[in-house]
Amino acid sequence: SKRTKGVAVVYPIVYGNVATLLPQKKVPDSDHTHRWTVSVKGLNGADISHFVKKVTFKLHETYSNPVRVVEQQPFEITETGWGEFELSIKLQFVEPSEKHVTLYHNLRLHPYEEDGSISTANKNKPVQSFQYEELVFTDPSEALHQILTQH
Ligand code: SLL
Repeated sequence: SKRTKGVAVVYPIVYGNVATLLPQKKVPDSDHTHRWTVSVKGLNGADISHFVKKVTFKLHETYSNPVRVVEQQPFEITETGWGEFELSIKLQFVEPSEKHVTLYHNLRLHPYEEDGSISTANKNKPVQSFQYEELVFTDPSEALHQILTQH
């Protein structure tokens, strides 16, 4: 649709992961140590499916099918694994003329101390690593502008 000139619409999002240590031998015949969920949401878990059409999570190549596509809320992936890695999160919007946005996140499994060593005292506590970001739509299409300002 037509662009809305001279306007920027800002939408805050939160993305990242939680991770928990698996009870030993939970995943048979594997060296997986953790279960984790990576997600992208609005503030306070707000639904973003009114303007996000598709989220593509690209995991480490040690995963089979590392490219995971989610086309509905919740935009998240849960997996088990043994290691930390950087993953990408590509957002595509309901208005196809709106350029996609790619975010990067370092998957975190371990409770780190200030000095970077792994805390053994906290190893059974869930780990969280989230980042705040603002999506900025400059001169958005009229359709997207309407969707974002009506909500
Ligand atoms: C590391 N550079 O060595 C990182 C790579 C990759 C983690 C971590 C795969 C699980 C599976 C998995 O956990 N990969 O599919 O078996 O720490």
